[in-house]
Amino acid sequence: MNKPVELQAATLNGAEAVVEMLKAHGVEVIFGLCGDTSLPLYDALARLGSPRHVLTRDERHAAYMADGYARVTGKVGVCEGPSGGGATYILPGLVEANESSIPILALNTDVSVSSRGKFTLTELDQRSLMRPLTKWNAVLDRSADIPRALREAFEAMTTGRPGAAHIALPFDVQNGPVERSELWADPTLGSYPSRRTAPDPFFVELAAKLLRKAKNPVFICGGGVVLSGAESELLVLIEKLAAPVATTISGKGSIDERHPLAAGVVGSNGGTPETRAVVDEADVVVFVGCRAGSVTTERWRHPAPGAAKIVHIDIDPAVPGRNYPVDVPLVGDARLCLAALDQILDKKGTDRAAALAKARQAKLEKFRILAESNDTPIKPERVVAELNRILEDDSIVVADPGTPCPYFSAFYEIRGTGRRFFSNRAHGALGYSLAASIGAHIGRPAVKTVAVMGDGSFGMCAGELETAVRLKLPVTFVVISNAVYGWIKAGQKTGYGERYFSVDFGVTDHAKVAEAFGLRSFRVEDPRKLKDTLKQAISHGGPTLVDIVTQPLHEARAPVSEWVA
Ligand SMILES: Cc1ncc(C[n+]2csc(CCOP(=O)(O)OP(=O)(O)O)c2C)c(N)n1
Repeated sequence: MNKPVELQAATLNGAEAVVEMLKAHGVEVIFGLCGDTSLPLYDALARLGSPRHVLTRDERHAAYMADGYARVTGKVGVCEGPSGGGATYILPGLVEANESSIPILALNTDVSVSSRGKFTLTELDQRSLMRPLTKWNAVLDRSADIPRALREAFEAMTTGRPGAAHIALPFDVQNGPVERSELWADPTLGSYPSRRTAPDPFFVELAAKLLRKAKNPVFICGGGVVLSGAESELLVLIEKLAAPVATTISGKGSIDERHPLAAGVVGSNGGTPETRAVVDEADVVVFVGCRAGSVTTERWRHPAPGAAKIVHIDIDPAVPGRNYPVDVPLVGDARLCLAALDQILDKKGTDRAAALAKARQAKLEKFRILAESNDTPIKPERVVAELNRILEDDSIVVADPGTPCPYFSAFYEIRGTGRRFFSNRAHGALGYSLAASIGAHIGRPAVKTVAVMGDGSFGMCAGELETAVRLKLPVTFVVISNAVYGWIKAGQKTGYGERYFSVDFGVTDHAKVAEAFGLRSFRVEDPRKLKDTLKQAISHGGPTLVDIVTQPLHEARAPVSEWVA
């Protein structure tokens, strides 16, 4: 029989070694769901008492919780599930994190090494399955490999471009012996970025030369700025250059959006004609921690190739020069790259704040008219405006695709810097925000967390409402309710002559569904009642859901057609 005292012995079992190695890397919480092949791991977690285990209702959401947790804490998020379906279900969350450069570790237990190849229930080639989706992965064959595998996984996840790792733990590997003397770790690998790399001074000088000559440099910041914690270095540099700062959706939080040089989100999922104009006017574009992908650049049209010189700062050497001919590739940690530029640049640029203020005014004026409308169904702008007013500066908003992502990206104002808003921008799978907000709340419990989702998303994640209730989490879920896959219907409107096909679904009373799960819930149809209802929900001490009957995207104002990529 296993007893705690056995842990003092020279050997421990594989499952115990996994738990000890997680602790050694500073892991405090694991999100996941049990299974037959996970029994040794669960027993080790039970006996060792930490990390804390958060039981989820499916593995996809366990991975999304680990992702949300990692985004707000700067630490590796950990999730787990059993073999077979546990591995295939955890996969969507793992690949989203990997492509979004978020370090999460997924552990799937597996059938015994001794049972391989015998048509064993749940047997699956986890090595091949996870290889293209992760930065590092392994299926362990011997328990003695556990400490080394865990060290390699943490090193891979938090150095260079952060990413996801996967380890499969066969049942008999969990039960095999591990020498206690093998259990050592570098705890700094549990946070990211764990090893910052500095740029080549030669390229720093080249970039500085370009920026000294630039008349109108514009920075486009991606998620890399927030991942690197480079907000202060960015601010010093852009103020020195008087350069406008646009961001991607993941780059929200790079700069306080009230700053006179903040230009807002650009691209086809939250950019507006005004923010696009800022990019088009640039003679030098500095991409920072940003892959210059299809959404940010509106399919590589803004900036137009050749219209501006390009300086591209990224931790991943494969990024600069991938989508634009690059004048200066600056490879390294964003914070170190920006600091290096700051050290050798002393030019004060022409003040662009007045022109930017005009552009911002034009954008907000259009927004204000719609945000103040008392029309029904409620306009999405009204939802953004009320949350903007009610939420504290340090609150966290997580947005799903559909209506939430573009509207909140464009109009939800980040007051302060750091991770206060995020969405799943790599794959944009519906149903992310509910679970990610739970992970975010567990990572940063002192602030209010709100998830905003369409009803399409709600249908893909509702089971985790039980988790929020069981854990008594004071997270507020906002459902944009319009009984349609609205974003796609808007695409059929603008691109296919309004031939609407298979995009409408039935009306659900999401408040009643939430009530059945045990949440305090509200349904709002009158825009005049929205503010008070949201206030009530947000100030409640437990989980709440607000179902808002909202104008569908295909009926909304013109710029939506520009948002459809
Ligand atoms: C898993 C998944 N399947 C399909 C899509 C394609 N898709 C993008 S937006 C969208 C519609 C979103 O509908 P809803 O959540 O109701 O929000 P709305 O657009 O109506 O605000 C769909 C189906 C997706 N992003 N994710």
